[in-house]
Amino acid sequence: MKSQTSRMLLIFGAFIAGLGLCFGSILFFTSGGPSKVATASSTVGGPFRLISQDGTPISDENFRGKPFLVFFGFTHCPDVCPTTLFEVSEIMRRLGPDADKTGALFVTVDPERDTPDKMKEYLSSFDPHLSGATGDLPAIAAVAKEYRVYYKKVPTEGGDYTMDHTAIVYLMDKNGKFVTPFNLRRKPEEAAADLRKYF
Ligand SMILES: [Cu+2]
Repeated sequence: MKSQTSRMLLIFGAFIAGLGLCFGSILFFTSGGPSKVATASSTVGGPFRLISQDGTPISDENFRGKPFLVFFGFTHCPDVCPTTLFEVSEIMRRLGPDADKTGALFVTVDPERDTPDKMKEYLSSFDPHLSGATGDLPAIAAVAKEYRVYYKKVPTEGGDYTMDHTAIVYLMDKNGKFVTPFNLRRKPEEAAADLRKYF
């Protein structure tokens, strides 16, 4: 009975995670519409100035000349964020030395808890090609708006909170222009090969 309950919880959790992804995609696609891809691509992303996990400034300039992935989340995320970070790490591993020709940026939507130190500690479990970015609340709000990312604080029992957020991984080209949402639901070597096309 106990294990059945936890199994149910696991299935329910996976369902919710999927729902988050779907919601994110809907949010994205309804805002531009597939028929207006050119318009949409010119309005996703843009310049940003944030703080890296090393406490140093990090901006769009750091990624100039390389295609890179951008996604938003938070270190207390139970499921979607660690999975995404793991999958992106696997892609970097498949790229081998070529991973230096690309980049990946994880922007927190929970800057109150995700200090540079916290981000550094969290990211140490993943591939070193992953960069973290945090900042003050207005800076995070600005970058999230540029990337059309939805996020919201959701109170949990005991006075704690979790974050709802868009779970899209964005592929940006060498010039920092949005290309497409990047599909992680495939083998890491396929995703790596796809990324190579934009070197
Ligand atoms: Cu998350």
